Amino acid sequence: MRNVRVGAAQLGPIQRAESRASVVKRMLALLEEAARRGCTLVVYPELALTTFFPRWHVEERAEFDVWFETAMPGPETAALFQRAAALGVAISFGYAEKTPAGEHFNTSILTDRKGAIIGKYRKIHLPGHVEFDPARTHQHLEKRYFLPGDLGFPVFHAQDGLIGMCICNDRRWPETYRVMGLQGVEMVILGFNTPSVNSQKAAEGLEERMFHHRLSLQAGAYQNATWVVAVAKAGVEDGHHLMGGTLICDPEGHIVAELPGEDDGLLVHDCDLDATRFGKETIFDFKRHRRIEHYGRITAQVGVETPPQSA
Ligand code: CDV
Repeated sequence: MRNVRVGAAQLGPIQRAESRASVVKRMLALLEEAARRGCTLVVYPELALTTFFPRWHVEERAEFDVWFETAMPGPETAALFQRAAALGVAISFGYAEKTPAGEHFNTSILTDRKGAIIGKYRKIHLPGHVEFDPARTHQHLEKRYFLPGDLGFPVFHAQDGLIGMCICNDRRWPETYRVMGLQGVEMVILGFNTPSVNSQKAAEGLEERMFHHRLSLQAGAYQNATWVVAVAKAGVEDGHHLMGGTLICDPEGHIVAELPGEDDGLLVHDCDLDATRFGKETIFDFKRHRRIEHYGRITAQVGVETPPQSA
């Protein structure tokens, strides 16, 4: 048995005016609770340090650079790394990254239990749009503010196992899990900020959005025989509602733990990484069963190409 006691550290809303220092204090409180409850890994949401700023349209790039970190750890986040190291707890969280070359990414990192960063991931599937769209109930400008990630979907040796990261919208794409599955991933960790309203289909409703959230995570877990830990930033943020749904799926695709509510909260679960073995060695033994000679389209084309009609 290779047990990882994971703490899924949901954050409630972060208002636009809330400082990084205040958010880090909230993250520290969850870290302390996680350590008390014996967690060795704590996972926080996407863009954990700020409000979900891609909902705001600004013309000037300089205006939105205030949401980005140029160093990790930085002045406001150093305390989190230090306390995690002192407690012997690994952490993972999302943040907006600005590189020395001036590139902007939606990023997450993973540390070891000594507070050293051992893994970085940059969000690949960026939802939304580039320009202000008056037809939407709210804006979702990730394509304006971020570049698509350039690091692929790496998997890292951590917690005596293999851990990979993705971010929010990535969870809806089977390719995300399969690329990590092909590296033997045993736990996929991710954070999300999901508006409870579909900006292009207001009638969709929260129940349906939650259904698609769970469906994606459960399918990814089952089809790749991996644990999946998904962590929300939730609640009403700057007048916009983000859904909860922090949960953990086992390698058979079952939801084994789910956090109620939309406030700061910790969901703790023991994840035996050896529980991934059965699926990986039987029905999803990729080496025996995959037929890559038929998968060429997956990487050869992006959009749909319908077959020609017969005469
Ligand atoms: N932050 C996100 O990536 N949110 C998307 C919304 C826009 C659909 C999501 O997939 O949850």
